[in-house]
Amino acid sequence: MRKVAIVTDSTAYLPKELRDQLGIHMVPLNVVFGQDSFQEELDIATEEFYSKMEQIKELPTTSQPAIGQFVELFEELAKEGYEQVVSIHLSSKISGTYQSAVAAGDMVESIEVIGFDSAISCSPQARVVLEAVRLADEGKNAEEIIEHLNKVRETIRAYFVVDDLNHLHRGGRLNTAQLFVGNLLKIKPILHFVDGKIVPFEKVRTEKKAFAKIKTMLEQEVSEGGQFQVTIIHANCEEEATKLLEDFKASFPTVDFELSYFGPVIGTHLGQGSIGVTWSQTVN
Ligand code: MYR
Repeated sequence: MRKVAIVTDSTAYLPKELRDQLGIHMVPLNVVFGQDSFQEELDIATEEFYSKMEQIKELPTTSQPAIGQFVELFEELAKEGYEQVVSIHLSSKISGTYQSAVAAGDMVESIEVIGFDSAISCSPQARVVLEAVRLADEGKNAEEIIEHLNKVRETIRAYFVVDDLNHLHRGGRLNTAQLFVGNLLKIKPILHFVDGKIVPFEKVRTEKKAFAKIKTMLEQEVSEGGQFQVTIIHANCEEEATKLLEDFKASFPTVDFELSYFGPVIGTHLGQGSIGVTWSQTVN
């Protein structure tokens, strides 16, 4: 049995079968429609969420897991015989989930919990989790795992384009000045993360130009060498994302590609029709 348990939250959007197969423990965030709160991945499926979003007037909100959920899980993991926990979460600058996990870890004396702020979310967060699992299975301790994850995090790039900037603004994840400029000029800014926060990367007028720009940046990095994993992530627009995936695949025959999705919590903040292109490199 591995000595270090790997915990993450639902926004890594790792499918349940894979989590079960790899022994990954997941704590869900919540999406809230009026008075009704749903734990994503457990109480509400992604498809159901997007169809609900189309039907209702009042848009949903989101909330982080309660500290108690982490406390309960960490205590359980100690009872199961794990010696340490590495708890990997979405950026601490966009959600309080990481802080809750760390606070819960401080409250549980029976096991050592080390938090890891992925400074991102979704598929790149999943990439970090899968690396942690690989190292835990090799018998590495939490400190060695964290050292490796720091290197993996350095290689992560994530660019995304949203249909409507208001979702990010309403949720307080993009500041008003940035929203105003974007909406006024009717541009489709490419967004990315800097120090765990969402900021505009470049202002372009069409989605086509945005993806062309992202492709050029990937081209540049790939030409410098290394093994890349690229994920195209979509918010309920699989057809468009698949076309983009095929287009990228044709241009980068040596790169590993996959398709992923923005689930309910991240979909609440990005809105339907958003597409992300993210990549990371293999780190030895
Ligand atoms: C909470 O209520 O604690 C969750 C807040 C989540 C904010 C999400 C903001 C958008 C993140 C986009 C990630 C794109 C990654 C490629």
